Amino acid sequence: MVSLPSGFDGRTVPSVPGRRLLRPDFIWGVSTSSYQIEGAAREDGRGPSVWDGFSHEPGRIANGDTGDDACDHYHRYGEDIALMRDLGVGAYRFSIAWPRVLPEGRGAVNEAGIAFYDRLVDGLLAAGIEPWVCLYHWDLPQALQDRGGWAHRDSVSWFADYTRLMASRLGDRVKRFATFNEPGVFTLFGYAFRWHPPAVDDPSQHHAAIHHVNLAHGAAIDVLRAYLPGASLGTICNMQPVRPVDPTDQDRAAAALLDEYWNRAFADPQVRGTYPQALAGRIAPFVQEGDMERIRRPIDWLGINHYSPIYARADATSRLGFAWSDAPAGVPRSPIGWQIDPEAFRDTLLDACDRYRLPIYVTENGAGAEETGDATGVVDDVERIAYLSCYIDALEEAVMLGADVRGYFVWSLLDNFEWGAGYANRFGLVRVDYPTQRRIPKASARWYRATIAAQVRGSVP
Ligand code: GCO
Repeated sequence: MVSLPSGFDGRTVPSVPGRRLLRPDFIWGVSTSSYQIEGAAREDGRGPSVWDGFSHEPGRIANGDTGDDACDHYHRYGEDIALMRDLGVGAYRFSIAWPRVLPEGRGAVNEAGIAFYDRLVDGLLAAGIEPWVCLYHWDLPQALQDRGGWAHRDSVSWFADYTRLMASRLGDRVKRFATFNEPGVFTLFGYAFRWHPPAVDDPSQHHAAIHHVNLAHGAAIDVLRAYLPGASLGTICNMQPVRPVDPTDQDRAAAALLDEYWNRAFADPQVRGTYPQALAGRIAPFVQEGDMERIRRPIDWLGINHYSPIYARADATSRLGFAWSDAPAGVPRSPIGWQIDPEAFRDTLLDACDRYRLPIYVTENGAGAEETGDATGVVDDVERIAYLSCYIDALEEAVMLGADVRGYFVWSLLDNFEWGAGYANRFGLVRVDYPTQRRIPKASARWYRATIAAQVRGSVP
């Protein structure tokens, strides 16, 4: 029974237990993504991504924020590597900005963009931190969106060519690659809910995009296997239980449908070779002979991003038949209102192990807050510590019950651009004072460092 620690009601901070049940080679890391932290949006030849245009459209992002400057990681990556070294993390998961290395998405290579990732990878290796590269974290080159984006089947070859470039340039030093981050999110939010670019409500484009992203994943795996036979390859999916907001037949049906789009539209075809039942009929018009074999290419691990359960309700006005809903009143919530339910996390890990039979890395887990620091900028984020502690306890319980979980990456190293919420919603272990770009480790950074040290020492206090 994973209980909620007192950090949610009082101000007490849980002790740092030695994680005795985790493998000795368990990987502790932190995660970020290119558009959310790099900044330098128009520097050194970087081309525009769909998020550059979208974030500049009035009303799209809270407070009119954009990723133009973000955390200025493009210039401050050395400082950020030092922060990671101080945390004692063994791995750093980051994404490549496709338009920084291929400004038009294909064709001419921007050598200055490649050079940035060379510097970043070399700095990580020098600090003893393993680079984990995610090839796509939502920042599609605008030039490719202009050619139809993921709704166009040519996107498969565009992504394969981009993958080939990155494998050839970084593959001598990078041994961990993921193809996509949370394809369930960017396809649903971009082609149905209109919360992300291209911000359309078009089931035909949506279902085509789902299929082409899956094909692009398979094509990229083939490229990586050919170029980097020793690399460890994976996919990163959002996985969260989908619950009906009310116990009605209509809401239960809505939750079952959202579950297919959110949790299974990518992991199922990529690992099991089939689309989930209701979705299969909607995808069928875009499936060509041999496609399912092109998608289902053997991978080495499954990355799971998890924060909380999500809720659905029936919506006859929705072209998909369901709508997103908030968690019911009265449940424990993080400071930004996301439900806290570590048992749901434990069960998600167990279910994923049973369903996909792959080693699992938790590639994102964390808690957001609209927090301020003290006079020195330090944030005493005991709620985030309490969240992380009980979710790591839940991970440990899943391992005890047989789940093959081999690593945990906190989202995120730094406060960063939180998509539609802009910079107000902070997930970092390290606070970013944006006017000065000063980095200020929070209490949770010290706690995470102690947690890692206890694991590495194998101590059991
Ligand atoms: C996602 C993305 C991250 C988010 C994080 C907090 O899961 O939406 O991978 O980019 O910033 O999850 O919402």
